[in-house]
Amino acid sequence: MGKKPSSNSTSLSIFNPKYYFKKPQQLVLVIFGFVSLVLLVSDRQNLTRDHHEEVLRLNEELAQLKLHLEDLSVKVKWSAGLDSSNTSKDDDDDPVSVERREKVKEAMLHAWTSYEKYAWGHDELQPQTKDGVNSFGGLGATLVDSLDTLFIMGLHEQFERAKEWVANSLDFNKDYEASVFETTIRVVGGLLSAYDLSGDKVFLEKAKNIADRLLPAWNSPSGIPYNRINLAHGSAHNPGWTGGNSILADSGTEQLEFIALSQRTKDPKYQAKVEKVVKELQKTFPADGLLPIYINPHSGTAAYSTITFGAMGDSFYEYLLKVWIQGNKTEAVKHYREMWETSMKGLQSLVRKTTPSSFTYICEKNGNFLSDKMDELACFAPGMLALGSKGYGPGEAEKVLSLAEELAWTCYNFYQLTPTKLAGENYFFHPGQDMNVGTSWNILRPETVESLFYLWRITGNKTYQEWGWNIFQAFEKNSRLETGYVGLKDVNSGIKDNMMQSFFLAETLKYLYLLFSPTSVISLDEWVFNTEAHPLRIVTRSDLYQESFQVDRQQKLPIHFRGRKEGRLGYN
Ligand code: DMJ
Repeated sequence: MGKKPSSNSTSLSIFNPKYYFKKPQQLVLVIFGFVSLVLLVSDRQNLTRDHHEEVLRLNEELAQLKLHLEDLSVKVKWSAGLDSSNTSKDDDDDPVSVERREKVKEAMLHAWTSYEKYAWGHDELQPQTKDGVNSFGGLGATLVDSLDTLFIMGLHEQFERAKEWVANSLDFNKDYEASVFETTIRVVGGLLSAYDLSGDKVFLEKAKNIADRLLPAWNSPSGIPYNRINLAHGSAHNPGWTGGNSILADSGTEQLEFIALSQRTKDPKYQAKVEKVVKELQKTFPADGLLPIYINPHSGTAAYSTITFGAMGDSFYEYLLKVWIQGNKTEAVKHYREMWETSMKGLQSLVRKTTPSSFTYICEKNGNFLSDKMDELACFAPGMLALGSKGYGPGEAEKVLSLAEELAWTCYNFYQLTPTKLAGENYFFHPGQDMNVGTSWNILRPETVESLFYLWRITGNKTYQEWGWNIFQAFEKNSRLETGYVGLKDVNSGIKDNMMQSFFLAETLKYLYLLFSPTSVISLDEWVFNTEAHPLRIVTRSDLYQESFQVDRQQKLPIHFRGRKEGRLGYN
């Protein structure tokens, strides 16, 4: 029997292209079906995106409404004299402050929601182009920098969402040349502060992970760290433009974070690295306590360069004082206070007054020459002097506090003297002309409001709250967009830039909020702020680097790991 010839038209599979040559009408149907499917999927995607944006918008509205409700109920309670909440018991709270801090909280909510909407997980938000940018290697800098501000302001839903991201998406294994300084103050500091506030161990684990990646930076002949490190490979170096030198502020602003990390992990290696830096600098510390901004990482000695309390010098001096405070002002940290007091004598030697209005300012120094220039960055100094004034005996304490108040007046006028009422980046002082803006941008920096916060806490003078409120209003007027906050390219014209700096949420808004909060909220007796405004709880200093850790390891004595005062929040 012969084989029945097979019919091509029926045996061809619909997956065989030839099938469609035979049946073009089927091809049309398939193309039609495919196009419809693509349209349907993309429509679904659009709908999902719109829906997501709508949910974010509604969430923001809901949060705003909650804020208004809180605000109203506080006002009603105040007017009826019935407020029984914790904060109202403080003598230093009043209805004006309550209203102002709610406004600052609303500003934080706006900044945060904009970040969530347009730049989630990126380092920083660009509000004008409505996108994110990774200025720090893609470590979620704004998110990590904001954790403690969200927590302190009671924005708990936002904090929880941020925590989820830290737990599930924060990845440090980046082939990226990170700044050791920026990564420490923002990421290590932000995570440790979130841990101290919330007690959630995920923050401590992440802080340890990134700190471990930074540690090889200290493997230089002198122990002075190289300022850049590849986070994935651990290779460290200094940027070319410093001529191979390390920068003073970049090398001396990791002590608070790494000591805190050693205290919390009971591993002394972090503390050992950063304390060695100060010991090394102490060997050649000059009589006036003023170190130039470049330090040779091989010899550990200063290279000829500018002396300044502004960019590249600033927070080295800040940390000398704050490590002493963090260390409970004990014998083990006495040398930090001694070095700081020496540097403050040096600072006083740089102080001059303008004519005709007698504004006090801090000069920069090159060799033997003083230059009449001051960065807005140096406006952290009034706060530092006020904080440190408490450690002096009578007479000197008043003198230092009074200098702090004079400098704060100058810094406030950096803001008040421009058409936008926002400060420029730096100022020059000429006889008979008081001061002129030099570099005229404003990038939402915090230093002046930081100092106002300390001065208000330390003197109780409400004038500092008024000044802070005026600065806040200027930010609201000039820097607020529907999509976040931006800096100004020029404080004279008010032309805007396209960047919401992460420190606006970490520092500027936090210090403003605290300026209008009772002194018991993040008490200066129990917390010390790192240079990015992340509060770290002061714990009893176990001198891990020297003996105590050994004692602990031999299980003779446990390391005392409790707050100096019993705090509201425990550790996990
Ligand atoms: C912040 O990152 C820190 O305050 C640092 O110490 C100086 N620069 C910015 C804010 O201006």
